[in-house]
Amino acid sequence: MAFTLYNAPQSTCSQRVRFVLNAKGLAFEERKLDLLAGDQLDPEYLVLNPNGVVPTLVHDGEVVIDSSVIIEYLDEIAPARESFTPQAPAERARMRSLMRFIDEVPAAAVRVPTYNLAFLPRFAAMSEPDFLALAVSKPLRKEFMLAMGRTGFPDQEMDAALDRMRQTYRRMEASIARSGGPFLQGRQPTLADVSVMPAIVRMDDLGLAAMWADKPAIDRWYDAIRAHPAFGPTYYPGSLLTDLFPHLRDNRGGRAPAGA
Ligand SMILES: N[C@@H](CCC(=O)N[C@@H](CS)C(=O)NCC(=O)O)C(=O)O
Repeated sequence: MAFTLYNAPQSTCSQRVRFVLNAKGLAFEERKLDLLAGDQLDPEYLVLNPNGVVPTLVHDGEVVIDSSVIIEYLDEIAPARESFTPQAPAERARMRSLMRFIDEVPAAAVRVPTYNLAFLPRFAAMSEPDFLALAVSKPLRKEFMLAMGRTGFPDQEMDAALDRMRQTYRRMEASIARSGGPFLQGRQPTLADVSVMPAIVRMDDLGLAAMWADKPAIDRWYDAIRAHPAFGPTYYPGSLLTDLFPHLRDNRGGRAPAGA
């Protein structure tokens, strides 16, 4: 089986896919796109992924897009070594419900502090016409970029995003309590854990880990996922925003993610 992964080191969606490929021991050719330079909007890339985002997986000529779809695909075609999908249909349904919630809530919310705290200086330095041209060129993120503008999301938007993250921590805590942990659905990680992992790592990377200080179950979950053999190779150097934007290190009060 030949796999090519178009992705970006620091992209949370890409990190989901790298984790599953690494966990399964599937060798892949990694094509790194520079998202700030706009590689994802290159016409050749748009043929593969008309959404103009990473990741995209090409498997023996088959193109698969969207990180949640890709990790489900990988678990179906390569269940060996480690499967991330529970056997029991009710648990599978629970996993998929969690994945939908994660895509809708934390995966979207985490972009707001990410852009405001890490990427904004790049956009602030652009001229207004250049920024507008960039925003409207993004098939999936035009409205998001226009809402942010060159001055960043207002406090109200930041607060709303952080509330969505708090909602995520509560949902994780409830799922861990129900299953007995340390993972969301028990002793083994499922695709739901893989899906939420990059958002939690990102919040830690942004210096916001104190948000779940009152939730030891999330600390135990975080320790468990970081101890997984696939974590280190997934978070290779350059995968954290603090690797790319040294100014973020000043914000950090919390714990450093492993693999940094
Ligand atoms: N639902 C998609 C979202 C993909 C996505 O938003 N990717 C981001 C990186 S995590 C991206 O490529 N952003 C580039 C841009 O906004 O121009 C997935 O999970 O694959």
